[in-house]
Amino acid sequence: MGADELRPQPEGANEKLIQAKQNVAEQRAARGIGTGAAESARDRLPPGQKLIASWQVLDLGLRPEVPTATWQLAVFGAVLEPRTFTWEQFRALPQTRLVTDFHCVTGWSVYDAEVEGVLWHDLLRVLQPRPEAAHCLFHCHDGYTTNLSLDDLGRENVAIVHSFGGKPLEREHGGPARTWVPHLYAWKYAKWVKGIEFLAGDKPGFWEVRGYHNRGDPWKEERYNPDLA
Ligand SMILES: Nc1nc2c(c(=O)[nH]1)N[C@H]1C(S)=C(S)[C@@H](COP(=O)(O)O)O[C@H]1N2
Ligand SMILES: [Mo]
Repeated sequence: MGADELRPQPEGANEKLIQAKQNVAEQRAARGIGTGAAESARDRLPPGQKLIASWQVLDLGLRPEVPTATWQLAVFGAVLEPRTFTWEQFRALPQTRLVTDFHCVTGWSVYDAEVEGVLWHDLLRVLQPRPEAAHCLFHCHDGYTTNLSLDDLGRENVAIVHSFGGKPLEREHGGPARTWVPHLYAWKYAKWVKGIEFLAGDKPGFWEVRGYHNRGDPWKEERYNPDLA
């Protein structure tokens, strides 16, 4: 299938990797595997995941360099006043340290990732979504997007983080800043985030239109899109 009108790819992206992941999603979804039907487990390690020791890097093959001097976070769409944060303004918001587990849909998890950043909850104090806003689409410097409902964004420990293990977040992991959504699979964490679009209706992102689940709860094994089954 590859890049098409419905699923445009950023220029220079790793098309082979994208196609391979899309094929896995479509084939497994068609067999009803990992489409969210699993019972919610209470174990720390979600079903079908393997614990690994060190954090892996996964992206579209583009790792944009974004200096903090020119970094901006634009908030637009269904908000009363669109606004743009500079790095200084972002860093002046309340800062919180989190220790959470990280689960990638390709089957690996790491425990106790230590990050620091601005909680969604604290960001919302300075933003005013319009009453009809129910979803956000996150936009990234490599052309990646991912969608989240305001319900999911309102969950504990959701944040935009800029440091990992006490050091500035490395570029390969999405530095200077990425989103952090510990209760969902890692494709929901937007690396090199540059924009937050508030929306009344849902708008699936990069992997969500390529066979991956719209929500991505690891404990329910919401890996692939059940509509493809
Ligand atoms: N901007 C951007 N964010 C992204 C991606 C990407 O390609 N571009 N890949 C997603 C996927 S599929 C995963 S598994 C995680 C991987 O994060 P890591 O490389 O820090 O482990 O980032 C997610 N966020
Ligand atoms: Mo992923």
